[in-house]
Amino acid sequence: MNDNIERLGFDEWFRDKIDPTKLENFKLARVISVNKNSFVVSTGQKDIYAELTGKFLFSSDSSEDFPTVGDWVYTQLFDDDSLAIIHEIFPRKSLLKRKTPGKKIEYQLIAANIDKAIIMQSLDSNFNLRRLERYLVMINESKITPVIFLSKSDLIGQDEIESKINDIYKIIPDIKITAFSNNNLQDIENIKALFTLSETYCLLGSSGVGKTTLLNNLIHQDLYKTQAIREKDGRGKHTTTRRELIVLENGAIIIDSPGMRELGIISIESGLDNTFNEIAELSEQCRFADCTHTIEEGCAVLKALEEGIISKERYQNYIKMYKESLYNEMSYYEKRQKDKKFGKFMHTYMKNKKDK
Ligand SMILES: Nc1nc2c(ncn2[C@@H]2O[C@H](COP(=O)(O)OP(=O)(O)OP(=O)(O)O)[C@@H](O)[C@H]2O)c(=O)[nH]1
Ligand SMILES: [Mg+2]
Ligand SMILES: [Zn+2]
Repeated sequence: MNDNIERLGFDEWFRDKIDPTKLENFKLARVISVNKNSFVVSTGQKDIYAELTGKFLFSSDSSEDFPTVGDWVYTQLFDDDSLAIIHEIFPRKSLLKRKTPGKKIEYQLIAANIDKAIIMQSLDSNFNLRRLERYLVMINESKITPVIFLSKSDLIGQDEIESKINDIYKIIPDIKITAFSNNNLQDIENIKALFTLSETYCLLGSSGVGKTTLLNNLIHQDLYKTQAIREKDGRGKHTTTRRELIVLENGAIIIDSPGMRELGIISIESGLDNTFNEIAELSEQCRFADCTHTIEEGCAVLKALEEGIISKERYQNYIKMYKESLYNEMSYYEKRQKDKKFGKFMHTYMKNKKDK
């Protein structure tokens, strides 16, 4: 196996899953950038423009069947290694996904094969515990370790920073939290030390919190575009539009991503339970096994809420996401059934047409 793909994070977990017969015709590469249906992959030696085989377009029935940034893929190289055709996605260690923004009920992939997801919020008006919980539900659904970065510490006082960090610890006691400023060199050095060789990290958070600024600071270059936030409401301008993977000088791998406006969820189970574990634990004591924790007699969650053991805001956020996840799951299931029926119909239609 070549060291070059190891440098890009191809570790033992992946090595065990190699299909040697495939390596006779294909080369392994990692997807480092995605733009609709065109990709850039890296073999560790070279970045190569890549496209999908037609097979992907015809035999895929969900967005999960398509490659996303961070994926390992079997590719065929052409023209002196200047063009790659992606044949197959290598088994995934982890997958981050959300509901597609808007009305459509479909998954959108954020990144694959992530070891640690960095949730970034800025310490000014972007700081929001309920949004933090939402990110955690998404991350806890896959086997990815979440960490929290709080940016723009230069904008508020030390006391306020500490009180915000404490508010997070109250709801998530065992998470790593780092407050920092992109304007402070020492902070950047401290953050650099948090990244481990060959691990893959993904930067997540609203537009304008400073994800790309941090990335530029980590590589000591203004390689990627950043932009001032809007003055009137303090929101970002959605500067980053592509997901992109880069390797730091210490060998850690980072994926920058566009700020997300919406973070809808479909069919979340372990994500909710792992994020709201005190509620999940209590629910085992509810009188009814299918308790919805909203109106039932003998509901242990409602009792804890009344007694002030769990906070109202946290309870409400849990119920909201629980309902949303159920609703979206039903719609997704219905849509899939319809798609399947339509697929069958088209198949028969085309066949009959041919036979005539
Ligand atoms: N005061 C202060 N400003 C910062 C800090 N970090 C970033 N900024 C500023 O915030 C603005 C937005 O930063 P970006 O790095 O473009 O934000 P982003 O998270 O990449 O945003 P999107 O790409 O739109 O998702 C820029 O004007 C940065 O200079 C910080 O720690 N302190
Ligand atoms: Mg950005
Ligand atoms: Zn209950």
